[in-house]
Amino acid sequence: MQPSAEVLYRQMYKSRRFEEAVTELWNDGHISAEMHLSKGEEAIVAGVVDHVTDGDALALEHRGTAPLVMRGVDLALLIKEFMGLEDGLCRGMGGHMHLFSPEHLAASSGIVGASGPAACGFAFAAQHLRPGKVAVAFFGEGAMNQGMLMESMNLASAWSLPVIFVCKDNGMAITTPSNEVTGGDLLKRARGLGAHAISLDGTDVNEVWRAAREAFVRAREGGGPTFLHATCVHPDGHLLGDPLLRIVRKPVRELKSRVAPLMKAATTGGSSLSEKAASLGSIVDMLGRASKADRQGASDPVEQQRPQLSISDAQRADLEREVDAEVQDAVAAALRSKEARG
Ligand SMILES: Cc1ncc(C[n+]2csc(CCOP(=O)(O)OP(=O)(O)O)c2C)c(N)n1
Repeated sequence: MQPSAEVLYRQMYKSRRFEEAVTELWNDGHISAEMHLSKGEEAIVAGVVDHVTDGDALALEHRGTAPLVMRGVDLALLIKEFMGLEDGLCRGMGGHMHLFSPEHLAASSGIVGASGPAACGFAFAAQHLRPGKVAVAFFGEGAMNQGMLMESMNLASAWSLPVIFVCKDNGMAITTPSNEVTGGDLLKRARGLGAHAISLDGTDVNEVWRAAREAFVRAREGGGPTFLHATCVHPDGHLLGDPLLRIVRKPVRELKSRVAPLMKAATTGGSSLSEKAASLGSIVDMLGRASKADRQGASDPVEQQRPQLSISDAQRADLEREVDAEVQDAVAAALRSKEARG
């Protein structure tokens, strides 16, 4: 039975608030290095993870935070891991891209495409040791051009492995527009490898939930893999502090520091003037795409689910307060741990 709109909303809201707290910690310097978050993907993750039960596995990529939050991994353990603390989820050795939770059969990797083989491994084990259990692979559309992911899809199909391949398609792989480097049609490609394939609006949690239900039933009954192709928008760009978005949002401030190097590149040796002009054109094009993603943030999945709620505004406020408190407690616990360690 489909869960109530509130259940799915709570999951998406929790992930969003958690990632906002992580963003603050990152801005304040408590978390170093890159940080890839899942803002804009919440509906895809919530609609799929709602079907995951004990014994099912999650193979994740560099945006593994939301699935782990929605699977119920301890929030303080996650934050401590991001901070590199010894009492983090992976003793501070994994950071946000290499997260493991054996208890939840969840493993992530920063190597693009690696969630495919990992999911096949989990699914092969399930086929032999835990019949009826399923493995989910989450990845971006950039990973669809990685050989190992295609090999995984082929093997999953040949061996009828219970894998659900979930492609979260935001159209960009860092600064590469995916349609410029992708041949053919992704659905046809997956079908060509023998997987069932469905395309979805990945900002609509209910649509995702329904498609995922079919995929889980098929996998649990031995019907083999499904490819879910879900479109979404990353309103915050590729990673926190995305330079393209910084230029779009604060053009005057950002461009000031970029004019001099651009002028220098244009007037000194190297490529021909026409090649330089073409590069500049492609940068402007990328800025246009980043700006579009920024504007599309208005149709975000968490906001879209609000009108579906059957509870009163006051009840929604209570739900949100409860989640906010849970997130704040986790942040406070992580900061206490950091302070205790000096
Ligand atoms: C094998 C490999 N190649 C390149 C990278 C560098 N890299 C990190 S994220 C990324 C883009 C991935 O794009 P996509 O799969 O669409 O996911 P998105 O970041 O858009 O969610 C790349 C190329 C990597 N981590 N692994």
